[in-house]
Order: sequence, then structure tokens, then C-alpha cells
Amino acid sequence: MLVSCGTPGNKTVNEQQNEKDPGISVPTFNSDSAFYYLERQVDFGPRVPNTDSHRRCAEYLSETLSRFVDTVYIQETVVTAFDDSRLNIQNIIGSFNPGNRSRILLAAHWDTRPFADEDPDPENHYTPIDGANDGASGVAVLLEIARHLSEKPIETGIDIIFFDAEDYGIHSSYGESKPDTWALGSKYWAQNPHISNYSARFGILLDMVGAPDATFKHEGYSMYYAPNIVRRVWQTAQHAGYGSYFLNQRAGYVMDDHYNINNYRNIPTINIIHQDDSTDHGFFEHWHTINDKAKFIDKNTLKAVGQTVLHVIYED
Ligand code: AHN
Ligand code: ZN
Repeated sequence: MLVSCGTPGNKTVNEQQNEKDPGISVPTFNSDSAFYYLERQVDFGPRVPNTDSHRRCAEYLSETLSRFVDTVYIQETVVTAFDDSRLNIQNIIGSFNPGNRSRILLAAHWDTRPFADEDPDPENHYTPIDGANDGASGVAVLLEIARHLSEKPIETGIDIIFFDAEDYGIHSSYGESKPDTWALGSKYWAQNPHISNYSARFGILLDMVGAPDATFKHEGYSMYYAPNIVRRVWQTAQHAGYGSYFLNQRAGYVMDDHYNINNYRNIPTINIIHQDDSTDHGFFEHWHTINDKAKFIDKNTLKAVGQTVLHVIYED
């Protein structure tokens, strides 16, 4: 043998043992590849609806997805934001095995917030953000998962949805939270799915999955709508060795895309989202600031999440 990595009895360096069925191997998530997909998005600049960076990134995402999936759907529409502006948005959907009725939904938002309204410097409160963590990280992990699914196909139907206009929620200067101003793209999709009567057995949303030492806790709506999926995913993470990220602790309710999927489509969907009690807003340190940049992303966190989700879908 020319290359000898890993211990005897392991399959190849690119696969991991399936816990339930040792005959099945789970691909090894490549966090360098995921980080590359993250940088590609950030390089377009802030992906704010109605901007050129947003249009160009949409093209990149649909074109990249199309290299991996069987079918890409682009859902274009116009939604109305909290300030009555009209946003031209695109939900981008990639499907594996579109004919299989047994499906899993994976999602993240690809747009970025138009204003850094949580920045410590008020001068920045109307500056759009890079959204390396808040946006790009979830999309990057899902593109890397799509790449693995294309290389080692499974029978289950998988839909990867990149939602638009998640992060155009009301500016903090209004002093009200107005939950219905967030997650506009997923609300539209949940009420007008790309396939009429679309359903899936369960869904997993990724949001802010790239900060160093991120903590993923049992988010409120996830526990209300899909407690069994939360338990399954957290147990899978712990078996895979990521128990320091996936904590068995209850955390607050976050209005996010999974709420719309649960509420309007009745698909039990959880949110893997970084929640942190040590900040005032409850999220990662650079949330909605101009410092949500690629240099503050930790590949180990992308790996923890990506590998966990790969285990969940290949061992399903
Ligand atoms: C609210 O602040 C109401 N929801 C946060 C959802 C979010 C924003 N996820 C990423 N950015
Ligand atoms: Zn955000």
C-alpha cells in the first residue's frame, strides 16, 4: 500500500464508519472546500437584494449547485420589506432524486443584511455587511454537502434550498422586533413551494455555523415543532465527536426560515444556529456588525456542522 493513513480496518481516508450500519460509509466533510465556497460568496460583496452583488452571487450559486444536483429551480418573486421597499428576490433550490417521495430538506439563507445595526460604532449602522457567518457559512456547508452527494449518491430525495431576504428585518433603530419582517423568502416559498404540495420528512436549517467555538443549543421553535429531529441531530453530533459544539441545553426562540417551513408547510424543521448567552443580542460576537468577515470564520466549526449533517443524511 502506497498511502497508509488511518488505522487498519478503516475503509479509506475519505470515509467514516456509519454507526448504525458498518457496511455504509459516510463521506468525510472537507472544510477547506466549504471555506472556499464561503469566500467565493463574500467576494461578491454584501448580497443585498436589488444590488448587482446579489444578482451575480445568485448566478454563482445556481451555476455551482447545477454541477452537483439533478435539478435546479429558481424561484423569482417580489416581496415588500418593512420600509415598503420592493425586493426582487430569488430562492435557489437544488434537488437530488426529484422522483423519490421520501425527502429531506436542507436550507440556509444566502442574502446578507443591508445594515450593520448592531455594530458598536453608530457610524456603521447603515453599512451593509459581508455576512461571512450570517449567511455564507450555511450556504457553504450545504454546497460542500451537495458536492459529496454528487460523488457518492444516496437514494433519499434531498432538496437544498438557499432562501433569499431572510435578513432584511426591521432596522434596530425602530426599537421594535417585528418578527414578520424577517425571513421573507422562506415565507414566500412555504406558501408557494417550487413543486405544488411539496413535502419532506424533515428539514434542517443552518444559520451562523462558522464562528470559532460556536455553541448550538436546542432553539425554541425547533423544540416546539421538531423535538425528535433535534434529539436525533444532537445525538449524531455527539457520536461523531462534536459534543463541544452541540450542547444539550435549551435556548430562546429565533424567528428564522425554519419557522415558516414548520408553520406554513408542516415540515418538522430544526435550526442549527449559534446562540450565545454572553452577548446582549444572544448570537455570535460579530452578529450584524461590519466584522462579520471571512477572517473570523473557523473551519473547525464548518466541519462540525457539515460532518454531523452528512452523518444524519447518509445514516437516515
Ligand atoms: C430576529 O432577530 C427576529 N431574527 C434573527 C434571525 C436571523 C437574523 N438570523 C440571521 N440573521
Ligand atoms: Zn442576520
